[in-house]
Amino acid sequence: MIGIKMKTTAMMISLLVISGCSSNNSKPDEEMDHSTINKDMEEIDQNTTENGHRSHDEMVSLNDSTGENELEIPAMLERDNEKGIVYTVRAQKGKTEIFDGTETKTYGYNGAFLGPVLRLEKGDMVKIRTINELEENTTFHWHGLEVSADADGGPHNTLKPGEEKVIEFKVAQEASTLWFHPHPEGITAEQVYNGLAGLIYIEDDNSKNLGLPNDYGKNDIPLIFQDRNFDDKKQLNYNAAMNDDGTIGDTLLINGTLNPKLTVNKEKVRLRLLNGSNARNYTFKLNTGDSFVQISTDGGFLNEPVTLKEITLTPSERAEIVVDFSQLNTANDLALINEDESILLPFEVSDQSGEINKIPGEMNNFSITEEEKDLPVTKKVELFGMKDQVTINGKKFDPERIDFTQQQGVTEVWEIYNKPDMMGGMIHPFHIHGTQFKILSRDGEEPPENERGWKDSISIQPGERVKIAIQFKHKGVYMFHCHILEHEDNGMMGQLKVE
Ligand SMILES: [Cu+2]
Repeated sequence: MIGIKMKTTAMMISLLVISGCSSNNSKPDEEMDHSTINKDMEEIDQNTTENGHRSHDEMVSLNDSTGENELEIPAMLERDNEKGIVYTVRAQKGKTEIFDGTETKTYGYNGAFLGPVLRLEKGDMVKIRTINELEENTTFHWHGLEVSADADGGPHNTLKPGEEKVIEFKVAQEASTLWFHPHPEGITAEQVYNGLAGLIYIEDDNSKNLGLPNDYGKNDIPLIFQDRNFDDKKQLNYNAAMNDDGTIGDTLLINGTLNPKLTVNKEKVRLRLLNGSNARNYTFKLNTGDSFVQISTDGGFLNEPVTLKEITLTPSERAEIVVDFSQLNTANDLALINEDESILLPFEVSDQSGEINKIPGEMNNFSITEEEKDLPVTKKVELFGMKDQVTINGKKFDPERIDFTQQQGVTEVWEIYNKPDMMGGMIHPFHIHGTQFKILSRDGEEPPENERGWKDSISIQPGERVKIAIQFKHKGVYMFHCHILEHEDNGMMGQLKVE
């Protein structure tokens, strides 16, 4: 197991649990209050006055990372025993020392904050025992995983406090970086905000043979970006921070680390980027203006590496990029920065050269067929609104209503339109559960090169019309929704029944 700096008792306990220790030693934190989202109008008004309609145009910028803490690398989740591919994932409460000398009340999977990486191989038959040790309902949603609706962990798969459920599935999709997080109706945003999120790595023969950087924690680095607001007691006070248009914060945590820095060797380093924020979009770039290559989208490798100077990820989107530290001038400070130049992750480059100096030119055989291009649009999705007035096709989520049906294994074309509002509108990141889809066009044009790969979430600009080709391998009821978590909780979500 990768050594990580353990800051909290609960995390140490989790290490025992994920190492195969049989009993559940985690201590629930009795004091933590877990109030649900307060939709009290007065509070919303106050929020609006204080923060304005901030996610539209006045984005609160992030504080620069001082780089004083080495980035935490999440543990790999270990199997329960040698015999089968069985894992246990517990949703828990705990305390984490995010700020030196202060305990912050947090949520986590198999620990106090965030979760371990679940590493699966294509072809595996996997069993996961999920346990809700919170004092409120939750679900375990596997974002991007092609599983039956019963295992998907949408709002229909709610576990009450103390309940557990075993899900089973075969890993039938290609190598990719996915993630897991809760999805209970109306309280997803708060639970993610408090720390419930973890990564899933799928590997396959291709990913193992490509020769890409894959030394976990050394040249293959997970990076979960989450912005947070801390109150004057250094607590994550969701109700105080909550904004109906998407809760954003001035403090960036990467893998839960405040003021992170990453130490790397002089080699090609693979960064697996996840925008795990409730609402904030990031445009990642290097402070030197140097380019990097993108090698994967949400659901798999691109056919060829795409050279970029910056990449934007909206909430829930992932991208793997490779930065060549052997080619960068390390005389000056190096950092990953945001669009507004705020410093997200300073790099410290050691004198050691690494093993990986080349990446392959061909990585995948993703394609869009002529047949798929010629299919008529059979489903239309219109995203509209702001704050708590968000809708899909003019409606708010109703668990009793099925919005669409689609036949299992049949490809359809959906057209998703982001209808502008009086203030112009805002980007909505649109996510569909249980499958990976292909972007056919954006406003009639071919998608950019770095979106010619499998996607499960897509950023849609105000006024933009996007066509996707989509099919489902499994039956059941799946969600589609905006991945600004407050929009989702406010009902910007619909249901698809695969028959
Ligand atoms: Cu939205």
